[in-house]
Amino acid sequence: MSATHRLLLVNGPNLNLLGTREPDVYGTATLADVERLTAEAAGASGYEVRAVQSNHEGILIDAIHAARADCAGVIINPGGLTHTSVALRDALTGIGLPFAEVHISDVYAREEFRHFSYLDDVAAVRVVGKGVDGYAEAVRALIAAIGVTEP
Ligand code: CA2
Repeated sequence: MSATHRLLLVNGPNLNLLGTREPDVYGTATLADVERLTAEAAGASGYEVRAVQSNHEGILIDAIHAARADCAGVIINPGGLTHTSVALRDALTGIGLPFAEVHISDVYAREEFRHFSYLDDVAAVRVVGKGVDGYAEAVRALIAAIGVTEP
């Protein structure tokens, strides 16, 4: 499949714990479930997904840089790095691909420190507080945005 029909899915620190703790906040779906539903949503529009999850910021940044060569866009739940990382923002703006920022929980209904995002003003798409189904919504909106921007 060509680079124009591939998306990178990035899940940041602690999202490997999905489905194991805090089901009241994050639901019961696992990271594997999230990666599967994202791939299915993309597949419905003829896109494939490469998925990465890491608890290490530099690994996420390297994966984002690599996407520049062979992906059309990025779906990212940066986890706690949302609220702290200029470096992640710089990586995403640096590759010049449209990206979707996803949060499973409604960050605006939680602690004040979760209300700030280093990505919100540069994201092409944001889906917040819709549970893991938000990943599928983000895929559809991102693919629509890619369709609009491609020549
Ligand atoms: O709501 C989201 O998706 C978040 O990005 C999740 C982050 C949090 O720091 C953001 O403020 C909002 C935390 C991810 C931790 O995921 C866990 C899942 C299950 C059990 C423990 C942590």
